[in-house]
Amino acid sequence: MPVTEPAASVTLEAVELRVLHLPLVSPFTTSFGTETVREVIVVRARTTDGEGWGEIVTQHEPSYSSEYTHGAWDVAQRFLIPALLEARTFAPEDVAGILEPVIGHRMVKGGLELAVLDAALRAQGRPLGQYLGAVRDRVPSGVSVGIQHDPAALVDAVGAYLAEGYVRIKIKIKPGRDVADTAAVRDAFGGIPLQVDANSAYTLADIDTLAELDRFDLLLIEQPLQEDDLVDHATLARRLRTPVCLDESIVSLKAARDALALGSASVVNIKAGRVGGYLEGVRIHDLCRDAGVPVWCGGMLETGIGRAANAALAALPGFTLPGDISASSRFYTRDIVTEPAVLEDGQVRVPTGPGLGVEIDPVALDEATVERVEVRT
Ligand code: OSB
Ligand code: MG
Repeated sequence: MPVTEPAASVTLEAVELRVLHLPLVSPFTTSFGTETVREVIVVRARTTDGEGWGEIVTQHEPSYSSEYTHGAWDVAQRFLIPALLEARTFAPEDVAGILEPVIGHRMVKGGLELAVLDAALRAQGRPLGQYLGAVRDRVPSGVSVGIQHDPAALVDAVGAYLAEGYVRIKIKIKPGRDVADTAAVRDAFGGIPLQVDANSAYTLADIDTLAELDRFDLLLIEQPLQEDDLVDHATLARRLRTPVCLDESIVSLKAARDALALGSASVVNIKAGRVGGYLEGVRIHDLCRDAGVPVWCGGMLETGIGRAANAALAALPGFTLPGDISASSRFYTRDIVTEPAVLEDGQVRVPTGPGLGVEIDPVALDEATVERVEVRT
């Protein structure tokens, strides 16, 4: 639960969904593929006291997780939004319970919850960061760097981000693009804070290759094995000196509890979408903090909506490692908010206005919209 006062109830009248296509400034390649356009769903909750915005962070294809844009689009309209409209008057803290009869679809639930939370907090004039329990007004900014054509191109890309001031570099790896890529970055930039993300691309058969990464003094290796490989991650973690961090596997508070009990991870990446919302993210933060396990805020190439909320979450005290909270310009030439997140001395500011603390740019939003629907009772 939020460490502060509960938010006010809202009376929900309608929910608007939009599929957006936002061109990326450069292609983003991970072990599961390359994206050149971010396809994402934006949510507008219309209440009797005003509106609120959320973001459903699914991607075009079910590669990072089983969720994907048009599955989200369908389940939201067919089941999840009708359940909220039926409940009609409820507090943001009630959303997860109202949606619980629907199994899975956590990114969709998280996006809907955020829109309701934003509406409730805006109506109360309360900033999201304060509500979640933020203890900082800025958060350190790390950057996630996709797989490049070759290690030399990777060194060029990393050098440009370091020159911009990013305080931590994460490079994506996959079989065949791991040890040499990591060595190239270490050789070029010495002891910078560096970590790698495999996005589930390995199996325990690769244990010797993964152990070779130990010599690079990485902050962590993120999600080397598959989402449901908690036991194998524990086996791997016992063998590696590099701390194992889980991303895809941590789908809920329960999964986080299991992972810690099994020794599958010594660091946790918290992504609100993946776990079903910012409130579940806070609960995982609290669990890890009590267990002495460091957490950091992951990203899903968020628009200005999710980026503002991520900054608020990352300002909680247990977020002791820099998150994937880069400036909007790392991904987009034109964001859909009027004041996109910028990098200032390697940090991003936690918005202080009511709710998300960012305003939508209606023209940019319309230009990015490829599908729109409104669901009402
Ligand atoms: O694994 O952290 C990941 C983007 C999409 C899907 C999965 C991941 C990522 C990133 C980008 O690494 C993080 C960001 O938004 O900056
Ligand atoms: Mg990851």
